[in-house]
Amino acid sequence: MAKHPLFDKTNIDIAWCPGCGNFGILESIKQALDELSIKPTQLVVVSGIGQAPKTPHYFNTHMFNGLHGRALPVATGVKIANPNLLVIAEGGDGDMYGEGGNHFLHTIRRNINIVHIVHNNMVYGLTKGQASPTSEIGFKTSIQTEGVIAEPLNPIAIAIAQDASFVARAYIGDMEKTKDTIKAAIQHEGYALVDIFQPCIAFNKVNTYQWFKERTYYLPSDHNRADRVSAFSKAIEKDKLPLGIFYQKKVDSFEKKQKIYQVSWEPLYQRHHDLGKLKKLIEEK
Ligand SMILES: Cc1ncc(C[n+]2csc(CCOP(=O)(O)OP(=O)(O)O)c2C)c(N)n1
Ligand code: SF4
Ligand SMILES: [Mg+2]
Repeated sequence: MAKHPLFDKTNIDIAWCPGCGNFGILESIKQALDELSIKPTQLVVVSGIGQAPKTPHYFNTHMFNGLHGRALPVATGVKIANPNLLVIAEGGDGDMYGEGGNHFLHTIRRNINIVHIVHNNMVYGLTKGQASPTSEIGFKTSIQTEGVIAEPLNPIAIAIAQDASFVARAYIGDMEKTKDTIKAAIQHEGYALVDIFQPCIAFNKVNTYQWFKERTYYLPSDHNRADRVSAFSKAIEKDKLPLGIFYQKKVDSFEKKQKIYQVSWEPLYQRHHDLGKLKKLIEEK
């Protein structure tokens, strides 16, 4: 009997290394979807290039696997065409914060109602172990032979500084809490970042399961996630890295602010389009 009959795929060849944190993320996503009674037909997962973006290959969902770093603009397009879909954009730290860093900033500004899951292993896994934007100072690789000298990007602090409407961090060593965080992100209306610490056992021998276990702690239950300044001060802590929902605010999503959707919630793709008018416009321009 399949654990997640709607989402499990059989006879697939999973390319991840045994023990990789990506397995736990895949399972947490399926659990979150099941517990929220979401059907594969209601879901689109958009990803880019890397180990993390293979996730939608491994379960039943509508998916779009595009260019390196470009999942967020595609996810935005999907959501605008049909705001009734649950849209998840998924990728790694290099894909989402490096190659796609520009899209990260502008998707936050728009507050499009999507879930943004980043598998943060602090390394380029697919290309065999180069430093990523979240690699720590001193991290040695075959390219950064003397160790990384650039300050790591802090996605949580950046997202709060830019006033993202939902900002959370999870650690895949705790699947139950990761699943709960993903559920909260799905239920949130607006852009929701879930940065997940995901050990890469093959190419990051520093930031291991043990390392994350020792250096993380959960935000206390009295943490006020509506208080942006307090959330930011938590986000820049360095000795120990907090986990949980740092910041959340209620504000209309990008789709809701669109005039076309204020008039009617009928998805754009279902509306009648006057192709003659469009042709004329293109010819005139
Ligand atoms: C435009 C472009 N630049 C570079 C690459 C090579 N490349 C593929 S995946 C990747 C980085 C993957 O790292 P990350 O996003 O952290 O994902 P992970 O594999 O660690 O899950 C790079 C640099 C590419 N495919 N396309
Ligand atoms: S190389 Fe790293 S990220 Fe890729 S599958 Fe192996 S453990 Fe996971
Ligand atoms: Mg990575």
